Amino acid sequence: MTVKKALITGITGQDGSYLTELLLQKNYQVHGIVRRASTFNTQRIDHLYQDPHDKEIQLFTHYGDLSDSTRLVSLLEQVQPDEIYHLAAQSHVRVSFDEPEFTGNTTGLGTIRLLEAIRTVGLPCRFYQASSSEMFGAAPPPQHEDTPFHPRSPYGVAKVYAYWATRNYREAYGMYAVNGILFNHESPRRGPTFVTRKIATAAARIKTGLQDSVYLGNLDARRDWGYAAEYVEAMWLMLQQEQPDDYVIATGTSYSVRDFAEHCFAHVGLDWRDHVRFDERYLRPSEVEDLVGDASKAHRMLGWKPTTHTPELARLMVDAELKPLLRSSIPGTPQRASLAPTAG
Ligand code: NAP
Ligand code: G4F
Repeated sequence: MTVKKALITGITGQDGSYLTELLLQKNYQVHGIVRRASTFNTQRIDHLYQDPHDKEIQLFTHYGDLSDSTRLVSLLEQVQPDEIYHLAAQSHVRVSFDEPEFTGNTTGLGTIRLLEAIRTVGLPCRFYQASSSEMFGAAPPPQHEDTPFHPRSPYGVAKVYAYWATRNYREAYGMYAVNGILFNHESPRRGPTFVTRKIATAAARIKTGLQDSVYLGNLDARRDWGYAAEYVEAMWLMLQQEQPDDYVIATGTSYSVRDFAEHCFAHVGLDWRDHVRFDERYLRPSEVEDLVGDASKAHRMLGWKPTTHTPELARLMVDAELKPLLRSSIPGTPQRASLAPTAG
């Protein structure tokens, strides 16, 4: 039996790591694009490391960047993937207001660079675009595949561009190219400046006496938060259908940021109101108030359904934060502070 080859952009991200696990379980040969950094950025996939000297190796990483079309072409020629999962992006909405041009370049143009590389090389592969509920922006919920887009951030605008580029290459060149329109999905591997991870980390650290409070922005925003490990299965399913199509992936439930904080703090026996402070730095010039997805098409056509809902997600994220803290709670153990800019 021939082994299928997948290429993942953004393999070092939250979704990339779960998707890699899934595809390795399915016996794929997995290739991932990693951007060069002065420090290691592969922590989320290090547990999947395979010795390159091993003949049975199934996971390969390659340096590359979405801004470098020549490299994308040479990688496609080298790897010849059957399926491409395009997950790489500047994915932080608040940061996109600070870096709109960079976000447009990676999150928007990065997609067309990759599509054009596929066309140039003439690869008969299947292509997944990581589209986002952020494209719906101000459109009232519930949002589904036919809801008109009204993006509210440079990130949302860039994702709309990438969405239409994907559809255009499907229509113009007959490519098997799909958009997965995923609503927020979280996990213990979520980037530390997204609100769920920020709250889960704070609840655990406050419980263990490492800090007193956490600063947040808009507590009224509502999101449809699912579990990332379940959402990558939907990505794979989208590339296994007879015809390419676009699908919303969501739980169909709605919780506010305040609700999420309440669940996390209650899980460790604390009252969120005693610990959450307001900082206007975390507000956005224009906000997305309410996202709730209608994923009935995915249920019907892909047979995909989520099982983890927001309250359980909050608990599992707090538990994951507590585990290492309880393990290393030896008196005098230094706690590291991050020097990353405070945009998130
Ligand atoms: P993430 O954790 O932020 O991961 C983003 C990935 O993109 C990382 O591997 C990052 O590399 C890589 N990347 C960024 N800029 C790059 C560049 N110029 N060249 C090459 N690689 C680059 O995001 P995620 O949560 O896994 O999300 C995956 C995708 O789904 C993203 O496109 C995101 O916009 C989209 N999406 C996410 C959600 C969600 O709720 N998570 C919902 C809808 C859509 P480093 O590790 O080096 O930073
Ligand atoms: O966690 P967030 O930063 O995620 P956001 O903006 O919804 O974007 C995420 O989901 C999108 C799908 O809809 C993805 F496409 C995108 O890549 C990303 O993964 O913020 C969620 C909500 C916002 O309304 C924000 O204003 O939480 C609010 N919030 C309140 N205080 C905060 C904070 N967000 C962050 N990051 N930090 C805060 O302190």
